[in-house]
Amino acid sequence: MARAYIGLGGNIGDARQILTDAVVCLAQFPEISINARSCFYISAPVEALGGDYINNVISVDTDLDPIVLLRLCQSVEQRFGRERPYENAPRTLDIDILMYDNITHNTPELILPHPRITERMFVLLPLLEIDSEIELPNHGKLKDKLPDLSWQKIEKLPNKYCPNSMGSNLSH
Ligand code: PH2
Ligand code: MG
Ligand code: MG
Repeated sequence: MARAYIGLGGNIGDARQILTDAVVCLAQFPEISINARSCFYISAPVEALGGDYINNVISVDTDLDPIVLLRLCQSVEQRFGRERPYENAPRTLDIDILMYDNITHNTPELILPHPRITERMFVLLPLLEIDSEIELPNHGKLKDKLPDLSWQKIEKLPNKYCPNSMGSNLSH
């Protein structure tokens, strides 16, 4: 069984509802079991257009190999109306595999770990929320990358399970 970390994001429509429903959708596949789910975070688009994004990160346990998992994630994006008119266009739902165990993989279809994990607070913060000690293969602990990204404004959205304590303070 492998442990994969998956980032979700969207900035069209009711993104919080879409991300919630997308996780329910992923959980319905018998080959995937959800291990952890972060709170939602809101941030301005990074190197992209459109309105603010909602993001979160989940970890899953799965026997699917990375490419099969990727295609399954893409099929869920499609169900939620994902369109790709141009690179980094606003979207209803983006589902990215961030890490898959400690596997490194580099093909046009899939790069693992995701090449921009350490550049994007909207990935790093929710990822560290669910696994604060996580290490990137050949790079050491991801929490050590936080100070470099402190200029990226991001806010953790509170709910009754996720009081607003850690996320926003780290980044303002
Ligand atoms: N995704 C992108 C590009 N920029 N910015 C934010 N805040 N959140 C995203 O999910 C995001 C982005 C390409 O996948
Ligand atoms: Mg993405
Ligand atoms: Mg994507």
